[in-house]
Amino acid sequence: MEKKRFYITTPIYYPSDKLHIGHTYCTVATDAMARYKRLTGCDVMFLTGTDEHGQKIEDKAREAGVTPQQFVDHIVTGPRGILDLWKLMNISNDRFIRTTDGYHVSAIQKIFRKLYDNGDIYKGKYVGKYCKPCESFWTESQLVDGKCPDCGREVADAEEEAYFFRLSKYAERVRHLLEDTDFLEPRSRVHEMVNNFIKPGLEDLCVSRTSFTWGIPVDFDPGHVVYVWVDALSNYITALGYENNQYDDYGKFWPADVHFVGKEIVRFHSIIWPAMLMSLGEPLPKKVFGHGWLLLDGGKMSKSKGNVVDPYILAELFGVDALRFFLLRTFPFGSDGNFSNEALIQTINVDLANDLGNLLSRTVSMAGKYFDGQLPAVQAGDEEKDAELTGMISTLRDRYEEQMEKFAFQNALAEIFKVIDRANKYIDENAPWALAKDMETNGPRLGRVLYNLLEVLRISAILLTPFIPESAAEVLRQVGADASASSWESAARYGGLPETVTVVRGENLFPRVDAEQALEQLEQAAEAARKAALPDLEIEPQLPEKVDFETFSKSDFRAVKVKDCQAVKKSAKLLKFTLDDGTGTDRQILSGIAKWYRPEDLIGKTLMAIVNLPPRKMMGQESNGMLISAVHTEKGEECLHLLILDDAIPAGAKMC
Ligand code: ME8
Repeated sequence: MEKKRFYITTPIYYPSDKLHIGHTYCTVATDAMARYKRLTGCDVMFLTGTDEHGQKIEDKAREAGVTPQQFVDHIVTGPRGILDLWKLMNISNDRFIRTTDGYHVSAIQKIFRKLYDNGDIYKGKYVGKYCKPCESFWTESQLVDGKCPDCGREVADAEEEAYFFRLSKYAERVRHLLEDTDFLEPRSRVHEMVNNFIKPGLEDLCVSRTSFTWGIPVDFDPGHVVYVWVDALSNYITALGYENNQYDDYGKFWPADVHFVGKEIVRFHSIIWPAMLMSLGEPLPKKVFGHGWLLLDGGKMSKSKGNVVDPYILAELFGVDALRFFLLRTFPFGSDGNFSNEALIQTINVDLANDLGNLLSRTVSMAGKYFDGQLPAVQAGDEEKDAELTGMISTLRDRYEEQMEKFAFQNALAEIFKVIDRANKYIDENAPWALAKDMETNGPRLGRVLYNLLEVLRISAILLTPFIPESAAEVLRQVGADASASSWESAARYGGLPETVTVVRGENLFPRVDAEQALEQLEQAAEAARKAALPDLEIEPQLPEKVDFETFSKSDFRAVKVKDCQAVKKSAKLLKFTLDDGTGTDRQILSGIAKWYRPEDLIGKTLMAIVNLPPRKMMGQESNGMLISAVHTEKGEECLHLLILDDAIPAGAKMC
């Protein structure tokens, strides 16, 4: 029988900055869905990629002094880049598209021409507002307080000759799609789209730009580049081979079963994208699911808010599976959720260490201790005592499947953990350690108790595979499940393990995290990462204002010799200098350089000082002038060097 096909996509990411843990949310969810569908026997196509054109990238490349292509190459394929991140997170995508890939570029030109040839793209003049960070055009009426309605930032006036897509023509069909079908989920997003965008009247969309060049050229009108969203949205079909010869999967996988996208880009996916496909005469994707955001302290997450959201640091400290699990266990997929390291540690400790980890280690070690790792052939059930647990295990797959089909990851996981929780109680109720005191009488019963626990672990591990692939495989190994006892089919039935199964003791899968220590380590790692990202050398820029010679000549710089130098009591910073300035009277200067010099190392040195500054009191002592030093910053650390002069220069010599 031919396998059922399933095509799922993530948004393609902007390679404009390093990605944070919020970015991984959608990709991890898509990965869990793709793995789940593969587990159930589907032929899956899981696509992700990068959205590499647009003014924002062009600007950032210029700032970095590289070409846009070099810039995106570094962020996509460079060390700790986007490809590395998906490898780290164990993402099982089948395909990765970059919108700078040649086949995509030429396919977009063909798509643009098709839309033009069928009369849905026409030339006009664009007058409006543009939000550069979002790469979005807005009309005056769409702005909120004069700012971008998506990100709240300033928008700029834009006026240029441009091509337009007849979005207005499709308004009614799109409205019907949104209101009368289950195309867009969750349902709350439908109201948002209809009320905010369709009801006020859909305007035609500007789909080309002439004010920058980093985009796909309109091949029949040089100087115009295709609007990034037309370029980006089309990735879902070009990556299958639409209008190109790179792939040949369009007939097989289109229409997509679901596009997972963040809530702020639902507008593009549920209005513009279907309208484009309608115009092209192609089938529409079956569903768009708009997920919520991970927030940090209630606000939008960004790398600038600190490195505690760096997926590399988090994965290193807690493990990739724990991180994946946390993202999908803690937050309902359709709503926003507040990310915090405390919540992450709590989830690891409660669900993974306490509930799942303990169940596994207790069960496997009891099987080892009481039966040398192999359960006995003769086991004795106790219908009444076992019924609740065995009933829960045999129906778990169905309950899980129901939730997974609705993309309700959190609920699917909750179903699994209800059974795990019940199994831990079952251990206490049946007290295997008490049964083991009289093996002759209770051995068969003890065998059954452990068997039931192994079955809970086996079925839970199969169903956890999409979420924590490596750990689930390890659970299956430890409980002695072979390939057939690890299949989707076998998860529907209690009794997949042979009665005389042999368990394998392994290491503790999910050790408890010491919260205090982990938070401290996280801070240290974040600090080290912050330092490493700082420039090697920073020198203060030169002052733009000029100073006239007369003003400059008023500053009296002299060579001074250090007669004595001592630390100032109760001050961590100050050194007190007694100096010969050539006048015959000692001069006292206080200088905040204790961090860089030991007083005894400076005695006898010839330094440079300005001697006609007004006297200043510091820590109750008078300072008459200032020693001159050179300062710069290295890896964020301030560095200071006193100007130490040739000893041949006599005290009091004027510097000019
Ligand atoms: O929007 N929590 O790219 P992008 C959850 N190139 N999701 C988050 C998030 C957070 N804190 N921060 C970002 C783009 N995301 C376009 C897509 S598709 C044809 C083009 C999600 O790199 C965000 O919602 O800005 C979006 O779905 C995805 O990361 C990529 O964002």
